Amino acid sequence: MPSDAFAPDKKLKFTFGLWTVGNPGRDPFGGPVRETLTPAQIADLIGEVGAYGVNFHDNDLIPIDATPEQAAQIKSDFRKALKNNGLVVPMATTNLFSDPVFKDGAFTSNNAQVRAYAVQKTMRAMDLGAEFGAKIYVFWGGREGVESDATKSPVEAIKRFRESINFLSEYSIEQGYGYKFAFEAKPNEPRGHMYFAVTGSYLALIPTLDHPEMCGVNPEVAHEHMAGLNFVHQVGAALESGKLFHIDLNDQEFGRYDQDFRFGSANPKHAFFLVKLLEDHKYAGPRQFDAHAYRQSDYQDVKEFARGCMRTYMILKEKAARWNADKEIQGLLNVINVQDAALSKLTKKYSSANAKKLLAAPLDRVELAKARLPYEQLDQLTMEVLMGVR
Ligand code: DIG
Ligand code: MN
Ligand code: MN
Repeated sequence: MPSDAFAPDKKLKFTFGLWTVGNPGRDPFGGPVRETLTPAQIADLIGEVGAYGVNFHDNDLIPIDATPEQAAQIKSDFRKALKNNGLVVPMATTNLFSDPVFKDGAFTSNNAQVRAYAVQKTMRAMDLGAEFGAKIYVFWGGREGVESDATKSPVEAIKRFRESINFLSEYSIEQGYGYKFAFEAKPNEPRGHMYFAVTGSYLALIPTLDHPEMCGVNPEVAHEHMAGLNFVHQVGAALESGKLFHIDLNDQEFGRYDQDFRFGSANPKHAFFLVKLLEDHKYAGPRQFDAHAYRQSDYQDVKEFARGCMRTYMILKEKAARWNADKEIQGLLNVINVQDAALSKLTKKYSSANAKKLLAAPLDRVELAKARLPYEQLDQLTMEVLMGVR
């Protein structure tokens, strides 16, 4: 197979945030190890590796203390770099977690003035995102949480968050921005306990909002793994409810701090089932690699990191197609999935007639328990597809 068979496909909308490949490598225990690049330089790097687009928090692009003249220059340079590299900006978001003002949260802060400032800052960031054509707006509540539940009511926090989102939904509608809001969950870090800890928390919130139709989720692999959850099932729930508006791809060892590893580099089997799910369901949204290179990497290696994220996705996409076409695997699926059209019809829609028929159905549990489930064989064949021998 030619080596470019796994070159990034623009139709898959691979994106990187400015904060990902531009991450200078600082961590809680050490300062930067790489020079800080300008947004234009980061866009050049993202373009060089062949991605589709670049995303940003307001302050990744415009420093919070930039003068209007500095902001104008940065935007002009960034716009040029986007054009030179044929990049688009599918998503924008707000940094509501770095500045000390948000030390106790933004939309859920105990301080009404901080809550107001968070909404004001988000409106301005939405303006900035719209300037660059973003149509998806991500909300990651980095500081929305507590270390001690003595400080805040979890009920009040939800009400405060909902109020901000309802207000900002109206702002997007009034401005004609056409944003789709995508909520991103995380269980902890930087807060000891974060509200809306998993994707399901947001799926439960969305129907209670004033504009649920414009709100969906942005699940991240690392964040659900931190909570010890099966990420594929979380994404399945979002897909099934039509709420997978965006996705943050990376990787993560279970039970660790947020590692934001290169996609597929820690759990290739989970990554395979995720790619298969997205491709089987023809997910049409952007695929953002919200990840960063190892602290030991120089920018040459950061480019390999970015290429690796996309290349792994392309390889797993090919493996998923191979799995779907594998005759032995498909044969096993037919054994496993026992069909019975007459019985299945009964529970499709309730009626007293159907209930009577179902109650009278001669279903023998001893016989039913004998049905074969060759899952070991099926999973071994799956592993052999992954290991490249099928
Ligand atoms: C971290 O996983 C968060 C922030 O980087 C950002 O707000 C969001 C964007 O996808 N992901
Ligand atoms: Mn993360
Ligand atoms: Mn993320």
